[in-house]
Amino acid sequence: MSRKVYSNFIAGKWSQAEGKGKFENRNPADFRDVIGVFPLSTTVEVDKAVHAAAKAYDGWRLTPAPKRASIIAKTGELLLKHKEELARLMTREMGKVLKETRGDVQEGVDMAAYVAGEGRRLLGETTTSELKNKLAMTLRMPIGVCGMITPWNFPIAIPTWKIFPALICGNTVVFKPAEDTPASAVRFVEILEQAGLPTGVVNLIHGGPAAGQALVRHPEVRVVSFTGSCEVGREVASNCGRMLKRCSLEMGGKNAQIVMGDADLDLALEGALWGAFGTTGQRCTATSRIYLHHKIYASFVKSFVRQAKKIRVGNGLRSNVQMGPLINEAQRNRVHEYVKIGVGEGAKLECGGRIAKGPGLKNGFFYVPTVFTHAHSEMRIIREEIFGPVVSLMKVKSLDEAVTEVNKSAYGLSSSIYSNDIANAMKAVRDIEAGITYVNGPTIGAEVHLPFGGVKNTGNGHREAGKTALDIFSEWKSVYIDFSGKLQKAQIDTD
Ligand code: UN1
Repeated sequence: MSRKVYSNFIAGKWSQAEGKGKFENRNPADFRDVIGVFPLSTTVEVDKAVHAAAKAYDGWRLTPAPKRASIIAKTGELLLKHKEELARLMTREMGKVLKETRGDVQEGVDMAAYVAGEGRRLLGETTTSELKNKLAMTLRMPIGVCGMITPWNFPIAIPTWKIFPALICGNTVVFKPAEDTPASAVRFVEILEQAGLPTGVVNLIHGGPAAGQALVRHPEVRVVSFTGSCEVGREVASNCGRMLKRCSLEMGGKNAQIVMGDADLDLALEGALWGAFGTTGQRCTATSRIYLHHKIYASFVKSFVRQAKKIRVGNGLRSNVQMGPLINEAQRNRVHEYVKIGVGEGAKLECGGRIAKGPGLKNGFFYVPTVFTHAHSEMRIIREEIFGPVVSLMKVKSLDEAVTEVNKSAYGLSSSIYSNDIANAMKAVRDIEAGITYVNGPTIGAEVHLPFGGVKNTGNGHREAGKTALDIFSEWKSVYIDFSGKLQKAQIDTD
């Protein structure tokens, strides 16, 4: 199998890092398969990349927004054209099944279409003035160099959520993808280059925490956008806070689905399985807690466990496989550790709880879909994000109790209620503390034209995607135009 040597992309050139540090990227479904070797960048490369982005800034911000939009639209077309190739690379690189990696590319295509439209909007306001012969308006201004730190679970989609809105506003970018998915990032940047993005507008730096930290702390980086763990997010935020730079964080989740007695139970079951085990539970929107009305609890648990046991685990490139591996060995160990913690805390393991074994599974980081019952809100498996195929099913007496339990979480990204009673649904929408609530749909599957993000420890008040993404990557300027030809003083009484 090929062992390709990959480079950074700085100022329009593919280049190696100066230091000797390298890291390997391996296929989580078969760790013998090395996808490539990547430079472990340091402050030297980060500095060069930031300078390239700073140098390109004036040219890019002064490029008319519709022209910037046409490059983004072209990028979307190319992503679509290369969908299959990108999907296969992503599955090889991070394991999720092909249907899902195709969906990941599609999310990028959709984001391109959505953001390209902003090229002819980027709307501000025009308004009145308290003085005669004067008007006022607001304009969205770009901010400068943006540092993008992205996770491995959506290797194309998440970078597009960050990079496209930043570009349409007129910013330039230094992009540091996760160490587990650098090859997908390379293909994405190649496509941006092919779409005609000018030199230095997007720069790519590979590496680990040292590169990420250098990017966050670089004085010329004006905005940091980060998706990842709460632990790293706090570090990013405190660094940015000290430097008074803007940062947008999208972090953990402990997403819950409520199923009421009046729900369409087949639909709720299907949604629960998809929410919990889709992407091997490795989405920040994944369902990890399910609150079931006591009337349907026993039968739902039975059906859920029966279906969970049937999920076909394996290499995501195979068409009959439904769930791929975990991203790496450390993550599998972590998931297994949590299962042991759950058992130790007194939760009942209904199925799974072990490494998946069988033909073709020996060399990958596979884990069996795992279901707990008899868990409660004090347990770590209910409080902490596991990021794996582990879900707990709990019994509740009423909607009020379910909502109270859902809201006990320190996180608040996604949530869901299955009910055919409009009053139940609307109460859940009103009372659940989360950035997203689905009615009769699973907790996963957000669309790109709506704000994406969460409350409490999930984020810091920003929303990616939708038009709210523009708020992360632009600053408002208020403009006053006085055509009276004389000095008019605001807020000063005149006779
Ligand atoms: C994530 O896991 O960080 O809503 C993003 C969803 C996807 C995005 C998930 N569209 O499940």
